[in-house]
Amino acid sequence: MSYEFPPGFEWGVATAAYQIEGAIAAGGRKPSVWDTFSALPGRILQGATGAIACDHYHRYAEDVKWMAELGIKHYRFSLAWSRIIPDGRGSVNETGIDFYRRLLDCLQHYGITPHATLFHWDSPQALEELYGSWQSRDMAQDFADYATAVVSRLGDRITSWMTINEIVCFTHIGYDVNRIPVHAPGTSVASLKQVWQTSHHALLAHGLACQAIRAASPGPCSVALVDNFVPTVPLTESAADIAAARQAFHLHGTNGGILEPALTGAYSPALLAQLGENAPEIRDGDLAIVHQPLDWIGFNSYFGTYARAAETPAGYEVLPFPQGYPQLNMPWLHFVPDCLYWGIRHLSETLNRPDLPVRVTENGCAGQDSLTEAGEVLDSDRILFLRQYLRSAHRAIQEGYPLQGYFAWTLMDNFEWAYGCDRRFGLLYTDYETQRRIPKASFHWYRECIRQNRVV
Ligand code: PNW
Repeated sequence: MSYEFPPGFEWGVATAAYQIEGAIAAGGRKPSVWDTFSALPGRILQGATGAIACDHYHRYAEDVKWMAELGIKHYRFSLAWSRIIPDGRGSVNETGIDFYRRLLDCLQHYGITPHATLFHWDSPQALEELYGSWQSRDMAQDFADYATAVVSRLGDRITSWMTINEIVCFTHIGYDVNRIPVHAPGTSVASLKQVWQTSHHALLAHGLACQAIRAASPGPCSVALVDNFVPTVPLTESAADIAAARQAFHLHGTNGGILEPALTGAYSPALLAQLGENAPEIRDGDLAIVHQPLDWIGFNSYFGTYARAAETPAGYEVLPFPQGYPQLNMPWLHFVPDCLYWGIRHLSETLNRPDLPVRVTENGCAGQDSLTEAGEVLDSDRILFLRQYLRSAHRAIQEGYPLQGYFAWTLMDNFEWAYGCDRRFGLLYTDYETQRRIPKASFHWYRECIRQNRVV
């Protein structure tokens, strides 16, 4: 099999503002919840913060050059709300906008198309202090106003917009019941209902922002949501196991309460029944706001969970990973290449959206990369990982699913949230002492895939 992709398939890389920019006090930026959270003792591995990160704010031109070297024509990045509206609401900081203008002009110089995420977790600290961020419904309207501010200023340079990255990661992982959560803002709440309320507010923010983007864009644009729903993968591809995986999908993780309302206009009835009084308050008209027409969906693909038919009351079971199951260098990063294919197929078959174009907006892995004496990083583990997931992407296309593009996570090692600088996901190795970028073996391998438009 030659694993060739169709002409025009979009190859890219993805990054996020807080993970790479640094320069947290430059050009009028004010703190985000991640600045506050990472300054607290014990929250981040080895006490790292995003204060400097990859210093991309100052080194963006070199980083774009690396993208050109890699041969990508598409770049996904995020904008920092607290650079653009430092107090979260109110006046716009034009200096913050100017940084993104410089970046965008540089991308354009190399013929790289920008795909911008408005929110990748770094909400303004001021809104945390004002009303507790996502605990408040007000956050949705403030986010929509931020979207208007951005799109009316940058809509001449960006036409591909994503509202929000991975709602679960700053709601269900940022708020927890009676214990300290792993992500910012790191708020302990009294009930599961309150946690689901934060993700409901984020869904409203997504919906209002979709409307705001379309209203503010000076020309035609496309709008998407990015989600890391967890695909259920049939243990065998028998009809019975496939049916089991489809049934299991709705109740797995937060699938039925985040992706499903966004794409279908309703929370999964099975999930609502299971949550009972812990279901969020959903006001009249909310679901119509949440369920906006989308031009495509962004799928962040990392792992999946196996399911099979079984003689349980529900008729299926979800399987735990056995001891010793292969995984990469994160506690949750099991090696499940088929999840990429099954994620796309579930969008089509299980959520009934065969019409919706898909981009894999993130896929990648952390390894224990190190430099050899010759100055190389021989990350054969990352090549193994990416190659198998890309073959799964190829299968989806072969079978006719509407997969348009693939963005590797990530351009360079960066601030990996609670894991600080200890977990390296980059195609470029970041030497944090000198800020030198060093291409790993996977960088050269991915460049060859792009050049040949196939999995090599
Ligand atoms: C994504 N999980 O986060 C994010 O979009 C990136 O910012 C991040 O660097 C990357 O994946 C690697 O972690 C995730 O627990 C965080 O399953 C947690 C999970 C998945 C993705």
